[in-house]
Order: sequence, then structure tokens, then C-alpha cells
Amino acid sequence: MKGPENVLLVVDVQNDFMPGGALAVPHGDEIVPIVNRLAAAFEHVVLTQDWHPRDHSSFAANHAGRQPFETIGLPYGEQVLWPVHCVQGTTGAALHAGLDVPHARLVIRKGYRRDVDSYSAFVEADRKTPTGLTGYLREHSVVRVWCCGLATDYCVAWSALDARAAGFEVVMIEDACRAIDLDGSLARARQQLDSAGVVRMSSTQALV
Ligand code: VGL
Ligand code: ZN
Repeated sequence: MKGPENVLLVVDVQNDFMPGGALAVPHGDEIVPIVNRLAAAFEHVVLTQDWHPRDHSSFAANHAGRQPFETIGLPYGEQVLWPVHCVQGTTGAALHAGLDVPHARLVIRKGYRRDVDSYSAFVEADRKTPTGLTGYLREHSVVRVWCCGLATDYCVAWSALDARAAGFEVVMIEDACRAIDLDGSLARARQQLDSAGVVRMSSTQALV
């Protein structure tokens, strides 16, 4: 059992990121039993939920003439335009029904401001606005953040990098993640994780 100085951060295990969902991550459903197995070994589990208003600026549908997976410039920088996904209160935004983590202590919702996306569970895409998770983890004397979920190369990677930047030790459990892999984003994410000192391991290694 991993004690309270360790937190398992389960990122965006939501219906819209599953096969058949609005922003399907290939094989995203395969992580659910692995995440359940991991969660059973952690006293402290935190979940995240992508949680957008319907008029969110990251949706291609809200930009005339733009298509999903194109990139645009927003005031805070480059933004990938996504299909409408994880709209607040919808079934698509709900956690996967097979996720079995009744002892999760906190659900961090993110991406709820119309004009700012948030891949990271820690800091929104303007790279300024905190979600509050850093303070929460510090107040609970957490030293090590173990990351899993969807998608490897967006919300999991950004969360892992921001956890490192906040001074936590960070482990990414790779078989408990699946990637979108848009234009080389997975290889880029791995490079950034490695240079930031995020340790990548398997769930088997994590569970010893
Ligand atoms: C995500 C794109 C848009 C993710 C969320 O969870 O990785 N990706 N919103
Ligand atoms: Zn999103």
C-alpha cells in the first residue's frame, strides 16, 4: 500500500475519451482495469475531470470555418481545436462507469472557463491560473505524484510536467495511459517528460 505521501492522479477517465466518444483516444478503455488495480494500492487518489462549457474556446465548432485538430492562436498562445467534448453535466463528461475508485478523495474539474483551456490538472493553459491542486497536495504533505489516465500526450503529460515544476517527485505509469498522438505529440511529450525528470514506469513496476 502506498501511504499518504504518495498520490495517484487519475486524469480524465471520461466517456468522451473512450472509443466511440466525442474525442476518442484509441484503446482508452483498456486502461480502466489497470487504473482500478493501481488505485486499490493507493490510500490517496485524486481524479480529474475535463469540464467545459458548451461555448468553450477550445471547440472548433465555436470558431467559424475551423475544423477539429486545426490549431489557432488564442490570446495565451497556440490552441488545438477539438471536437465538442466533455461538456459540463453531459454523459460524455461523466467518469467511465467501470472506474472503481470509491475511495478517491478529490475530483478536480478543469477547463471550465470559456476562454481558457486546461490540459493540466495544476495550471490552466494561460500558464498562470492555478487550479488549486498544488496547494491541496502541499497541505496534505504529498511528496510524490503518480500519474495515469488520458491522454498521455496532452492532459497526463501537462499534469506530470506541472507537478514536477511545483517540486513534486513525479512518476508516469505508462501502461495506465493512452495517447491521442497528433502530429508527433507523443514523442514530443516523452522528450519533455524525460528532460523534466519525470520517471516513466509500468504498473507492474509501480505495484512492487
Ligand atoms: C484532453 C484534449 C482536450 C485530454 C482534454 O484529456 O488529454 N485532450 N481536452
Ligand atoms: Zn478538453
